[in-house]
Formats: sequence, structure tokens, C-alpha cells
Amino acid sequence: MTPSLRLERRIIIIAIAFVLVLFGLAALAINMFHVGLPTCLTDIKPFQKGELITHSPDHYEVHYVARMWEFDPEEVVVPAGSTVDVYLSTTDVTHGVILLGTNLNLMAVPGVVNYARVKFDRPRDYQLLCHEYCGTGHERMAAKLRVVDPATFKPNEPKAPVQQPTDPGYRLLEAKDCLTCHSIDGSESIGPTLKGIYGRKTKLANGATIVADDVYLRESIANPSAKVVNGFDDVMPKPELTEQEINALVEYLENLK
Ligand code: HEC
Ligand SMILES: [Cu+2]
Repeated sequence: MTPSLRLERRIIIIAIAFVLVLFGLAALAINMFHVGLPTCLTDIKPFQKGELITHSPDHYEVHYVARMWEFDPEEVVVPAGSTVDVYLSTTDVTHGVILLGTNLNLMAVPGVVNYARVKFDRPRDYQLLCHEYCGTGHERMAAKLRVVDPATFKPNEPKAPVQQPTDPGYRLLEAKDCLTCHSIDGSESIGPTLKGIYGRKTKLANGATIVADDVYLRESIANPSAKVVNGFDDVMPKPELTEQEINALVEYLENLK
């Protein structure tokens, strides 16, 4: 073996030994000193979802969750004169968050919850924007913070439950699996939402437009393929219902505003 080859081999051995020592030190740090990667706080409540918490009529707390490419909550309304504590976290990559027209400017860093306090004196609409490039949807990433006149401010009431679980009509919808394809709160599903169906103008697949009255509701339930709503597939199964059950369902739907 030539001297230069011997030298090369020695260098390789030293390099490998160096890497092994580094791995050994890392293992030592983890096992003896319990050094770990930072835990992601977004996995821990209350920072999984965005929310507005009311502490008092002029003190609020907002948990903003940034993710590609939106903020949760999308819109927050507080009355003028309030102090807002903003907590910010991200569920994916790093985002930058600026509330235009204020000095709120925070980074949303994975695993970290950042905080700032803002006071709003006058009614005004503010834009919350992402100013750290975070992917193709970056420019769309925005949310609204509206500061309104305290006289017109309506506290965020918890959403009134749309369903009355004790209502026999609702129980039937549930028991007959209607709710797997239909919502009663207006949201989209496999079938049209049943919210506000009574009196609704509906375009049918055959081009005709009908107004949903008793007769139509009864027919849609008892014989789903007779009239198919435009834009939906004729997939609703013919349900096994007694005359009484159909009546209860129709009556329930008539009152589902
Ligand atoms: C497998 C999914 C599915 C199930 C289960 C289902 N539906 Fe439907 N339903 C649909 C679809 C899709 C439409 C729209 C196409 C059509 O008109 O047939 C529809 C249409 C309707 C309509 C007319 C809607 C409109 O906008 O005019 C009513 C009323 C209705 N369903 C009631 C019910 C009731 C009550 C049940 C339970 C007994 C039920 N559905 C179960 C899928 C379903
Ligand atoms: Cu972003």
C-alpha cells in the first residue's frame, strides 16, 4: 500500500469514528439528559382549533390557528374599546401573521404558541394576513377582524342547536339513516340539505322547477326516483316507512327552517 492510500484510509476511519461519536453523544443526550425534540403544542388543547373567548365585555382572547392556507377563526368580531389577547399557533409550516393597521406582527412557528395583546379603540375592519411565503395558496391566506360599535355588538352566542333530539321527526331521520346523506343545518352532503326545504324552489334533473310542498315532500321521501333534484345522483334508497312515519317526517321538514 502506498503512503497516500494509507493516509486516505486513515482519514476515512477518522471521519467514520467522528460520525459515530456524534451519534453516541446524541443518544446520550436523549437518554441521560432527556433532551427531546420540542413537542408540538398544537396537539394539545386549547390550541388545536381557533376560537374567541369572552373574558368580559371589553376583554377577549382569540386563539388563531394558522394552516395552509387559512386562519381559524376566519372572522372575529369584538366591540370597540376592547383588549384582545391573541394566541397564535400553526398546524403545519411557519406562517407570518400581521394585522394590518396595528402593530400586531407574529410568527406562527410549528410547536410554538405566540402571544400579543392589542387594544382596539375605534370601530374598523382589519385584515389579518400571512406575510411569510408558505406555498401556492399563500396570497389567499387572510382573515378578518371586525371592531364594531359597542352599541351594535352582539356577543357571540353559542349556535342554537338546530335539531331537537326529542322531536319524533328528528328521531326518525336519525333512525332511518336519512342523516347520512342529508344535513339539517344547511351544509352540503350527498343529498340536498333539508334545512328550509319546505317552500324551496328546486330545479329538477328533467329541467322543471318545482316548489317543495307537502305533496312533493311526501313523494320525494316515499318514491325518491320520481323526481330527482338537479345536480344530484338518483342514489336515495326507497325507504321502508309506514304512512305514519312519512307524515311525521313531512311535518318535521315543514318546520325545519
Ligand atoms: C344514500 C343517500 C340518501 C339517503 C340515505 C336518503 N337520501 Fe334523500 N336524497 C338523496 C339524494 C342524492 C337526493 C337528491 C336526488 C333526488 O332527488 O333523488 C335526495 C333527495 C331527497 C329529498 C328532496 C330534496 C330536495 O331538495 O327537493 C328529500 C325530501 C329527501 N331526500 C328526504 C330523505 C329522507 C326523509 C330520508 C330518510 C328516510 C332520506 N332522504 C334518505 C340521498 C339520500
Ligand atoms: Cu402562510
